[in-house]
Amino acid sequence: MCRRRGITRIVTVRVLVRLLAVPLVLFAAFVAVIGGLAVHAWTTRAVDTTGRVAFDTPLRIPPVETGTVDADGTRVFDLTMQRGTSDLGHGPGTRTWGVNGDHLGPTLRAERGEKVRVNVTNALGETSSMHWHGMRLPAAMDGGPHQPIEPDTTWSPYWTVDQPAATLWYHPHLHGSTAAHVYRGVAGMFLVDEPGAPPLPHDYGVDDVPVIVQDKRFDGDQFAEDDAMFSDVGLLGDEILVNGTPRPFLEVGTEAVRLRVLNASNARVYDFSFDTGMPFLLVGSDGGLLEQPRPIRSIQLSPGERAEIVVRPEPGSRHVLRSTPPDLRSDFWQDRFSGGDDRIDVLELRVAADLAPSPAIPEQLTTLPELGDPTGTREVELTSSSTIDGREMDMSRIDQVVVAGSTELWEVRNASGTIHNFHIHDTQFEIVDVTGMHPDHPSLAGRKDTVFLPPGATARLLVPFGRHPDPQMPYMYHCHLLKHEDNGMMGQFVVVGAEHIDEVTGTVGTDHHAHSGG
Ligand SMILES: [Cu+2]
Repeated sequence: MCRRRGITRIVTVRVLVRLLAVPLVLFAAFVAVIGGLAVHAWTTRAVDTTGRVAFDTPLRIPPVETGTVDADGTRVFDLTMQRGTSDLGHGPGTRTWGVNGDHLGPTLRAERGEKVRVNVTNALGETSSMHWHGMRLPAAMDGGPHQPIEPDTTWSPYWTVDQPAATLWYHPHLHGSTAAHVYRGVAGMFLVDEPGAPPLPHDYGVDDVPVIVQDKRFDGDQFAEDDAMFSDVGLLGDEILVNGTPRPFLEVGTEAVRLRVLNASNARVYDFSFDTGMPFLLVGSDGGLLEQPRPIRSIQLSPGERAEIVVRPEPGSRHVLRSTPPDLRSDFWQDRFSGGDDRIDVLELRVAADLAPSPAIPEQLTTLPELGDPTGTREVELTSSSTIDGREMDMSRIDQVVVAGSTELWEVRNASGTIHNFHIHDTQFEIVDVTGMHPDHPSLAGRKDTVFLPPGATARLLVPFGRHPDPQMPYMYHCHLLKHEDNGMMGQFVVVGAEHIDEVTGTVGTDHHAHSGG
């Protein structure tokens, strides 16, 4: 009996082993493949182009566009969004989008106090929009998701430029399509000038140079547009274009050069410095000039942010503007797949042996007006890579109501566990502090419209709101990692007169749901 039971047991075990063998082997193979993929992705993901970029192409300078002044004194610009092909280092046939050209757009310039109108014609063959990033203007002129430009139509926003000299930019902002439209090349700078500016280098394209930095990935001779595996942030490229120039160098012929650096990338955070350790002066950020120039050796910019820097290189020297691993402050896994370990060469400065003299940089550049005490505090939580305060963007929902001309303290907390940044339209705010960052951190300096937010951090922002009340037309606040923005990481606020603060409804264009305005 005992022996037979033993045999039965052995047979049962054998049957079990046979039954389980196939799934076990399959499972082991599955684990091995996934593990192998992860290890492969991990080891191949970090981008390092340092010392390997040829820098054999003169930096393209976007043409400056000052428009025409019509009879009533309005400066009028004509922009056409169009398709084309460009040579971006992979042959002449790369399909690109641009403004008044095949790729990227002209640099618009206007003076503070001027009335401007921009006729934006959409020849892309699909709906888009054009947003004036950093500009203070009425919501109906903002070019956000509520101002789509249908194919073969022209949208003509107008406003009075009413803010200090600054390096602003323009790009599409159609909900759900911003990442693709910007990535394909619809973007350009909008420089605001101001009479009485301090003697900074200002000869456009000579000693005052736009530096629009974008990372790209290529599949053959075309842009690759798919997100990288394991990456939450969206597309990260392994090649850099500056003003649409692959492998760019800039000939420097003056003692001082001002670089207007714009991070126009979809997702990549850069920490810019020079390979030689050359120090430079930070003279401006998103909203314009700093009060005093700040001597630094590196500046971190997340997507949408700008920095104006002035360099004074030695005659005959060469320097490579480079991005070293940015301080993303996420975990080691996310850092790797969010570009946090990447080292990227961007632009070579070739400095002539004989340099034309440049004026000294004054110690005081401007005086920023006091923003005053906030009238209230508003808490905003970044809750995932597609939600703010737990909600995806809804174009028919008003999320916040603010009083025109008021200043509020916004406490923006990144509770999502991944990196983000935060951009508010129609304002240039003061960053009071960001968790874990020294108040003198150069990335927080000056007036800002975009702030980087590592996981777990809270940014306290003193936000002066605009003076163009419109209870029906919202402005946006959102993450400027474009995939996140497209996925719904965006909210809407309206600016209203104080007397109307209780009348505004929670929806656009309908009358239900009274909204207290938080
Ligand atoms: Cu984000």
